[in-house]
Amino acid sequence: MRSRWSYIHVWICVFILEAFRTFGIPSNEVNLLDSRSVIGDLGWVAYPKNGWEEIGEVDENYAPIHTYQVCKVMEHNQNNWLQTNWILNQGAQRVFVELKFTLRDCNSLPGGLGTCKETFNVYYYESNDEERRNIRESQLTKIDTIAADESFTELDLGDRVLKLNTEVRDLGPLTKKGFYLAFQDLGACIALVSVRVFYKKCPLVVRNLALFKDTITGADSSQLLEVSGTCVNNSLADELPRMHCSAEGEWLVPIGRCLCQVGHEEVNGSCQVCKLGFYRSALQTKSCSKCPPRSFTTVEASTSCQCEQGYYRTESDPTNMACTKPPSAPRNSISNVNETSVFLEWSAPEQTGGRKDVNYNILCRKITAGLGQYEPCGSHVRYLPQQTGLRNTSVMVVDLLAHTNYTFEVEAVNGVSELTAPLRQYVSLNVTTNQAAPSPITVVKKGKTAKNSIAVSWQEPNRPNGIILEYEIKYFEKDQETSYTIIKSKETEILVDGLKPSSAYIFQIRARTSAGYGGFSRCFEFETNPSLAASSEQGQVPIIAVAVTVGIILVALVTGFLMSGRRCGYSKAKQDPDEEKMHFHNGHIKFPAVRTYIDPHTYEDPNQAVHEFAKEIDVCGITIERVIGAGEFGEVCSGLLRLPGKREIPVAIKTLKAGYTEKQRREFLGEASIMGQFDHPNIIHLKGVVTKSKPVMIITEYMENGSLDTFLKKNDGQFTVIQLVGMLRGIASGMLYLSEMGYVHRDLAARNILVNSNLVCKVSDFGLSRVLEDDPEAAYTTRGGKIPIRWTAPEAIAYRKFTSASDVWSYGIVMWEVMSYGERPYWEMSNQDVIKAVEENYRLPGPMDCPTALYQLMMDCWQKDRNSRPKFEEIVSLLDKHIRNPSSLKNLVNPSNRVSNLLVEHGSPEGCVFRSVEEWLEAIKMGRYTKLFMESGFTSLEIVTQMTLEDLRRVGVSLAGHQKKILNSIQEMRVQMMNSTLPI
Ligand code: ACK
Repeated sequence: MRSRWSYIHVWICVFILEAFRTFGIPSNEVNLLDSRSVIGDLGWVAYPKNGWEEIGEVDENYAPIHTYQVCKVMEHNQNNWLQTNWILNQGAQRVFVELKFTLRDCNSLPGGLGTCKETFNVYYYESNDEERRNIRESQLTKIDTIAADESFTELDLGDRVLKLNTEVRDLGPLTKKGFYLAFQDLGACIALVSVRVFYKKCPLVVRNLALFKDTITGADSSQLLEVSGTCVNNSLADELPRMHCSAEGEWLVPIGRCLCQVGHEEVNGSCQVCKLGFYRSALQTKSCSKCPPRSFTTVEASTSCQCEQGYYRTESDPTNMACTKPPSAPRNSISNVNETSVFLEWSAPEQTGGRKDVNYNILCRKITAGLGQYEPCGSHVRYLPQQTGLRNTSVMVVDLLAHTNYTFEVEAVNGVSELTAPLRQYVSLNVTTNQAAPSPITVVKKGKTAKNSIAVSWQEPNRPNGIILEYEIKYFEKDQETSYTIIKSKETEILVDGLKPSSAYIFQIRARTSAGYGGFSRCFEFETNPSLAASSEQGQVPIIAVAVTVGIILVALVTGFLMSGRRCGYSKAKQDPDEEKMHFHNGHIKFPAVRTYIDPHTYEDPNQAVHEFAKEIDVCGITIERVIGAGEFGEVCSGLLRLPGKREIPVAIKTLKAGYTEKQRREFLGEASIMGQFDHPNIIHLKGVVTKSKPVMIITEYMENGSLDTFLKKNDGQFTVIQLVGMLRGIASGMLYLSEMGYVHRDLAARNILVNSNLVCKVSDFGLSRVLEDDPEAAYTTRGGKIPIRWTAPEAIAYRKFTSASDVWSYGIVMWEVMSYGERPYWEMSNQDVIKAVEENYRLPGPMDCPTALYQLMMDCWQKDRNSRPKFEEIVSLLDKHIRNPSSLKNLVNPSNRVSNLLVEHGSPEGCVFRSVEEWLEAIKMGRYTKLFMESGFTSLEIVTQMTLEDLRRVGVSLAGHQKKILNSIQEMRVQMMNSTLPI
C-alpha cells in the first residue's frame, strides 16, 4: 500500500508547488479559512487515525503546505473523516467552500479495483462555540458529494499534467456563530490540496457621492439586500441614495443620489470647495462657475459672488448675471407743446447699466409765476400712457394749465436703481404751455320762465384755462338754426327775452379767455310759457316793435362796425355794459393777428430802436467764459449772466470787435432790435444788449448744442424720426411766428438754427440789412444781391422776391438738411448749376430713410409757384399730425427709387403714363430687356429717366437701333413728366 501511495505522493508534492505559487482573492470575498495561509499546524482531526493524513510539505519559501490525502482504494468499507477546526462565520449567513483537490481515476489503478471510489462528501455542523469533541455523523448536514472534473492517471504523472480540481459549494443560511466542515472519504484516492472558506460581501463603494459600506451578502442565493448610503462630506441627499447588494457581492440598481452642497463641486467622487473667484449657487448646477462680470468672491466655497462697488444685483437677478448699475440719464429730450398738452420724447440713456429693464418716470413740477418756486403739478394732469414705468421713450402730458411754466424731469431707472443711493438720473425739460381755450361748459340750467323769456344759468367750464372774460350764449328757435342770436355776458346767468310764447329754443353757451373761445356746450332745449289767450294779441305788438327796433339798431351797428374797420363778420348790439347781443345769418368769427414786426430801419435813430426792443444790461452782471465761434462782427462767447435778484443763467455773448465803424455798430445792434421784438419758444431769445461799455455785446440765451447743421453731422443717424420731426416742427413753429409777425428771414438754413440741450431748435441770425454779409454761403447774384443760393427760392434769386413763401422754400431745404443729418444741399454742384437745375425743375432727391410724407412736404415747399407752397401754419399742423400718429411716417422713400446724389424731376414719377419699367419696356416693344434692366438696378421709372447711353450699354442693350429707341422714349418720358408737374 505504501508503494502504491508513494507515486501519488510524489506527484502531489510537485503539483502543489506549481499550483500554489499565487493566491490572491477577489475583493468581494472575505476568507474565513484558507488552509494555504495557515502557518503552523492546521490541527484538523482525522478519524480513524489511519484515514486522512496530512502531508507536511513546504513551498519554495519554506512555508508549510497543508494537504490532506487518503487513498484507501484497496480496502473495503472505508469511512474516513476529516474535520476542520471551528470556523467563525463573522456574521455571514451564507459562506462558500472552495476545495482544491486531485482524484485518482479508479480505472487507471492496476487490477481494476472494485472498491475504488471517485467521490467524497462534504458536511458541516453549526455551533456557537468551539466544541472540541467528535461530532456525530447524524449531527452533520451534508453539503454535497464532490466528484472530480478531472481525475488523473498514472501516465499523467509522467507528463506532470496538472489536473487539480476546484469545486465551490455554498452553505447557509447560517444561524450560529461558527461551524465545522467535515470531509468523508468512502474509498477514493484524494489529495485535498486546499480548503478555502469565505463569504461574499459588497465592498465599500462611493457611488453618486453616496458611500455604501462593506455589506455582507444575504443568506439567500437570490437575495438582493437593499442598503442605504450616506452622503460624502459636503454633500447632501437629493433623494435618499440606496443600492442593492447581490448574493454574488455585486452592487446593483443604484437609486437616488447625493449632490455636492452649494459652494462645492464634485471632483472624482468627492465634493471640493469652489476656489476664489468661483461660486456655485444651486444644487442643479454641476460645477463651480466663474464669477460673472463685475463681481468677485473673498472666500472659498462661495455660493454667490459679491458685486463690485457701484454695481448691484436684484433679488430676482440670476446669480450668473453680471452685476449691473443704474442707467445714465435719458438723452436728447424734446418737447412739443400743443396748447395745454406737451409731448415729451427722449432717447434711451447712453448706458443702460447692463440691464434690459430700463424704464422711465416723469416728474412734473409747476413753476409758480413770479416766485420761481416749484410745486407739484397736481392730480389733474394726465399722462398718456402713464406717468411711471414707461417702457417707451415718449409720453403725452395733457390737461396742464395754460400759460404756465412747467419743468419735467424724465428719469431713467432700471431694476437696480432702487438699490443705489438716492441719485436720480434724469434729464429735465422746461416747458411753457400755450394759450388754451376753455373747455366746453357742461352744465346749463333753465331758471324762471315766462311766455317771452327764459332765465338761463350755467356753471364755469371744468377747465377754464385762464380768466374767463365773457360767455357767449347762442340761441335760436328750434329747427331755425340758420337764424340765431348771440348774447355776451360776463355773468353765469342771463335772462333771454323777446322770445315767442310756447316755443322751444335751443341754447348753447361757450366761454372766452384771452386764448379765445372754447367749444360750445351741447344743445339745451328750453320752452317758453304759453301766452294767455287774452293777452296774446296784444303781446304781438311789443314783440314786433322790439324786433323792428332791434333790427334798426343792428343795421346801424353793423354799418358802424364795418366802417370802423374791424373785420369781424358779425354785428353786435349792446344791451348793457356786461352784455352784448349779436344776430347772425351764417356768420363767421375771425380774430386778426395782434402784433407785427417793426423794421428798425423805420427808426431815424437806430439806437432808439435798440433801446425800444432790447434791454440794456449792466456789463458787471456778465461773465465771459470761453470763445465758441466767430461771427461777422466779432467773437461769439459763452458765459453767465446774473441779473439783479435772479439766478445766474448761461448765455451766449456776441461781441462787436474793436475798431468798428458806425455802420457796423448799427448793423450789429440791428439784429438785437429785431430779435428783441420776438418772443417765441422757437426763436432765439434776446436777453439784452451792452451798449454803454465796450465791447458792445448782444446777450442771448445759450444753446448748448450749437448750430443745427454741425450738431446733426456730429450725431449722424442718432435720432428717431419723431425726434427729427420734433426739431422740424419747432423750426416751423418759429417760422410761423415770424411770418405772422410779418418778418421774412431770407437766410433760413440749418446753420442758422441753434439747438439747446433738450433738442429744442430755435431760429437765429436776424441780420438787419439782410444782404447776408455774414453768411459764408451767400453769393452775389447777377443783380448784385448776396444770396445763399442753395437755400433760396428761384423767384428770390431771380428778382429778389423774398416772402414768407420763399422762407417756406428754404424751410424745405432745412427739412432736407435735417433728414440727411446735415448733408450739403446739392452737394458739390456749383451755385450756377444749382440755379440751372432748379430752373429746369430738378429737385433734391429724398434723403436716405426719409419718410415719404416728409419728402412730399419738402417737394411741396419747392413748388415753383410760390402760392402753391404750403403755409407755415399748414406745415406745423401737418407735422403735428405726424407726431401724433407716428405710423404715418413708416413709409420710407423707396431705397430702390432713391437716386443718391442725383436730382430728380419735380413731381416724378407720378406724371408718367407708365406704372413700371416693365410696362414701359413692353409698350415700346423692348420687353426683352426687362430682366436686364431689373438685374442692373434700373427698377423704377424714376431711375430710368436718368439713364444715359453708357448705362444702356452697361445694362446689355448693344444694338444701336434699340439704344436709340429706348433713349428716345426716355427723353419723351422726361418731357411728359415735366409737363405734368410744371405749375400751371
Ligand atoms: O455751431 P456753433 O457751435 O453754434 O458755432 C456757432 C458760433 O457761435 C458762431 O455763430 C455759436 N452760437 C451762436 N449763438 C449761440 C448761442 N445762442 N448759443 C450757443 N452757441 C451759439 C454757433
